[in-house]
Amino acid sequence: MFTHAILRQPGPDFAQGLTTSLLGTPDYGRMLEQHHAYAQALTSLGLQIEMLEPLPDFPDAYFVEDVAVVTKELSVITRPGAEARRGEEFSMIPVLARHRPLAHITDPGTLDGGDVLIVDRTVLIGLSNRTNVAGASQLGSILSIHGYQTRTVPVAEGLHFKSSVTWVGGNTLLMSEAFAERAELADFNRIVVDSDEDYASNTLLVNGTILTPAGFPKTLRKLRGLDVPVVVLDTSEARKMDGGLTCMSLRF
Ligand code: CIR
Repeated sequence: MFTHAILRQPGPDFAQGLTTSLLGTPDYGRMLEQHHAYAQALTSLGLQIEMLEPLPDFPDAYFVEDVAVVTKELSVITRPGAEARRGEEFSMIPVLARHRPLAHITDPGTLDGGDVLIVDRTVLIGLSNRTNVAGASQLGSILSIHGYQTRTVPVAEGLHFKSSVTWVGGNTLLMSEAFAERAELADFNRIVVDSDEDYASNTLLVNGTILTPAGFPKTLRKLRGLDVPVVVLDTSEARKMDGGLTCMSLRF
């Protein structure tokens, strides 16, 4: 069970963050409303929210998931793969130090939390434009001490591994078609999202409830078939900045 979540308010400069999406300029007012609804959903699932202030000069810093990997045992502060985001991680050190012992990804390693999916004691690490082999292997060594086994998975499309693959409970992953035949994922049950709903691959499982983005009816039907509660949240503005449900919190 998760009991805590760390979030950061999007700042007024959030539209200056990195993005590859061609969905237009996001709206700040709507972003704040959607972020608030997201925090409320986590609260209603029993999590105590620690809401950080916007981080000046780091418009993407509300995507807090990328700067740390938090397990029961410790927090690993990452070294973000995008130059423009490097530095965000330092602000998370005092915050997480209050909850867990810390470890760090160091140069030449780069790693974004968005590339790390933990299912029980298995850690899947996407090798992407943000996460390199050195970063993945540092994380693997740190977590192996605590009994985790890691596997790397190349990420050829999408920003992060979890943009395309997320855990929906038990031994089941939800994923985009691009990952459906991957040998590294063959021992999981796989629910494959239709290609016109790729974005909906990014769901978030919190204490037995699946949070899923609004606007993807075919994926919603598939998730409802799992017989667990499903909550739909509008993430239209984060999506314009290449972000989604997993990116906006650290849960533990
Ligand atoms: C970036 O490009 O880094 C941000 N605009 C989006 C980060 C999304 N984070 C995530 O998927 N974990």
